[in-house]
This record gives sequence, C-alpha cells and structure tokens, in this order.
Amino acid sequence: MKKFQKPIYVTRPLVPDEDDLFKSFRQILDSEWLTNMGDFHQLLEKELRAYLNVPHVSIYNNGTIALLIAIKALNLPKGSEIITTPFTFAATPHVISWNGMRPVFVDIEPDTYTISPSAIEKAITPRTSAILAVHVYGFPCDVDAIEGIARKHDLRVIYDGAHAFSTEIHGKSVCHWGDITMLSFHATKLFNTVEGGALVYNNEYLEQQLRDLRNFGFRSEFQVEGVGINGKMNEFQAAFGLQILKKVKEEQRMRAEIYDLYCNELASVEGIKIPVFPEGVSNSFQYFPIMVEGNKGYSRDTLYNGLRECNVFSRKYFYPLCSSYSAYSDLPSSSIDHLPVATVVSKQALCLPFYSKLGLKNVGDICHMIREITKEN
Ligand code: T4K
Repeated sequence: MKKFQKPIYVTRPLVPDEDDLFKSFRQILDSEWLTNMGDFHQLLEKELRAYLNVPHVSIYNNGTIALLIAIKALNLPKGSEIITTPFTFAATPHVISWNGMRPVFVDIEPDTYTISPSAIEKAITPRTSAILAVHVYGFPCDVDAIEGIARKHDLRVIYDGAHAFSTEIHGKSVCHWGDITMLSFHATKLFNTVEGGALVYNNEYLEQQLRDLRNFGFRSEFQVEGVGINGKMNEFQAAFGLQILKKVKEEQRMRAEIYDLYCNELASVEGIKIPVFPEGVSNSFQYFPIMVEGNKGYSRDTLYNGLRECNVFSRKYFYPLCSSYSAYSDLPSSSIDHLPVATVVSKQALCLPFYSKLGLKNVGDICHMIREITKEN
C-alpha cells in the first residue's frame, strides 16, 4: 500500500506571516515591556471580546491554568464534589483535584459525546457544588438542560470549551452559556497563541476575582487579595495570537472543504460513523472524529495501526477514559458499569488528520488507505 514519505499528524498549527510577526516582536523589544498585561495582552483580550461577541474575556498562559483559576474563582466549598465527564483530556479532572475537590464521573450522550444531563441529575448529592462539562470536539453540551439542572439544585456550571472556539448555537458563541467557559489556545487548537487559554464569563462580579487570581492576588503594589497564581500570558504570545486571529476565518473555510471531502469519501465505508453536528450548531472545525463501530471485522485499533504503517498519525481522543487513570480509578463513580456509553465510545473514537495545509489530495489518499485497511480486515 502507498505510504506517505513524511509523517502526517492529526493537526498542524496555524502560524503567522513572518514579516507581520517580526514587526510586532520588534515593537515588543523596543518597548522593553515583555509581560504582565502589556499592550498586546490588552489588545488581544479586546479583539477576542469582539470576535466572540461576548462581554468579558480574560487570557492566560494555558488552558489548564485558566480552568484551574475558573474553579478557584467560584469559591466552591473545599472538599465538595464536581460532576464531570470521563471522556475528555486529562486536564479536566485534574483541575478539580488541584482545587482540593473530588471529581464525580458520569456517563455521556451517544451522539454528541458530551455529558449526559440525566446522568448528572442522578449523581447530585448534598456535597455537589458544580458541574464541569466539556464541549467535546466542539459539539456543544445540552446547555439548556444543564442550565435547568443547575438552577434547580443551585449549582455552578463551568464549561471546558477547549475544542469549541468557533462553536455557535443559532449564531451565538457557545461561551454565552454557564458561569464560565474555558478556551484553549494551545498550538494544536484552531486558534492558538503557542500555549494559552481564556476564560469567558457573563458576570461582572468575576472580573476582579479573576484578575486577582491570575496575578498572585496583587491588586496593587502593596495589596494582595486571595491566593493567586501566575497565570499571565506574555506579550510575545499575545502578539502571535493577534496575527493568528486574522487567519482563523480562512482556516475554517479551508477546513470546511476538507471536512466535506472526508464525509463524501468515507460515507460508503461500512463500520465507520461520522458524527453530525446538531441542527442550528456550527461546526467547530477543531477535529475530524470518526467512530469505528467494530461490527465489520475491523476495530478502531486496526485502523489506527494500519494508518501508522502508512505514516499517518491519527489520535485516539479520548482513550483511555480519565476515570481509568490511577488517580481516579478507585472512585466509586469510575466503575465501568456506571459509564457504559463512554466506555464504548472511547474504544471507537479516532481523530483523523485535519488542518488546511493537509490539502485535498492528501485527504483523498488517506481515505484510500482507510478503504484498503478496512477491506483487508
Ligand atoms: N480540556 C480539553 C478538553 C483539552 O482537549 C485540553 C487540551 C485541555 C483542557 C487543556 O488545554 P491546554 O492546557 O493544553 O491549553 C494535545 C494538546 O497538547 C492539548 O492541548 C489538547 N487538549 C490535546 C487534546 O491534544 P497531545 O498529548 O495529543 O499533544 P501532542 O504533542 O501529541 O500533539 C498532537 C499532534 O499535534 C502532534 O502529533 C503533532 C502536532 N503538533 C503538536 C505540537 C505541540 C504540531 O504539529 N506542532 C506542535 O507544536 O495533547
């Protein structure tokens, strides 16, 4: 079978035009202001507010620190329980534990891979303080149902929107829902600042709290409020992000072509299901996930390994489930019986290479390889 000469990865980052980037780096060097909420930092927050059309955005040195700070800012009772999904990246449960709270895992929905509202409701106890839900692959959680549950039980809602930078529900950014939404700006994300992240929130009262937590608690030279951390994004990353922001729409347009080609080419491959964004929800263009159902004589791992032999490095996002990590496997909520859908989905999910520079020709070749591998087995 044909093999790519060079490795094809699951994604490649958007990078700025060199001249534009070096011009802003020169400006930073001349100013001798390298970090601590300088001009580029302020400008990126402003541009993101406009881009997402949301009232409040604060930026951080990575998405995990942003999420850590989001939980801290809500002043939840120490030792309380936060209901979350096991079908996510390690950062999601880890920030709960780092805040001295206990993650309670519940199952996911079979079509959107997001946390199941009915499972949330069943897991609520007097110790529950919040829900940390993840917009997996940019598929929005059932935000209305979650809002209803949170109101009924007086719980806070934090969304991990690491994959959902461009997800909209009926034309409105998904960040409008919940108390706080985290966005990741890691190099592997549609919009990136090399490393970075943001919190989007709708409530004015969080503004000061988040500002304090991001900068050690310093409110002024001699006043420290609360137990803050260093969560600041530096000027070089903010300048990088400002250049990338200009390119996101075009990247989305090109990813849309790749998306359509994958859908057309793979539609006839038996045993592969392509998840569909619900009516009224825009594609996040973050990943191209497929589900390998395992009922046609080959498994997800057959395909993963077969592609590797062709120099194509797809990724099993998310396998294994976070509930199986050694830090969490002893929790009662980690039992496999309690997470049947997530257990199956984590054995079926595969993210195929998805970024504009991949090009349509390579997508065609990858689909040909997939047809060959699935036929052989
Ligand atoms: N919540 C969720 C749901 C998340 O998915 C993530 C991060 C977070 C929270 C935390 O946000 P951050 O703190 O990261 O902002 C990658 C990313 O490192 C991670 O950000 C991301 N999720 C996760 C899903 O994917 P790995 O371990 O798969 O990364 P790595 O190094 O294997 O990169 C994947 C591929 O990307 C490589 O095979 C090649 C390509 N790549 C990667 C880098 C770093 C490049 O082409 N250039 C690069 O610079 O975690």
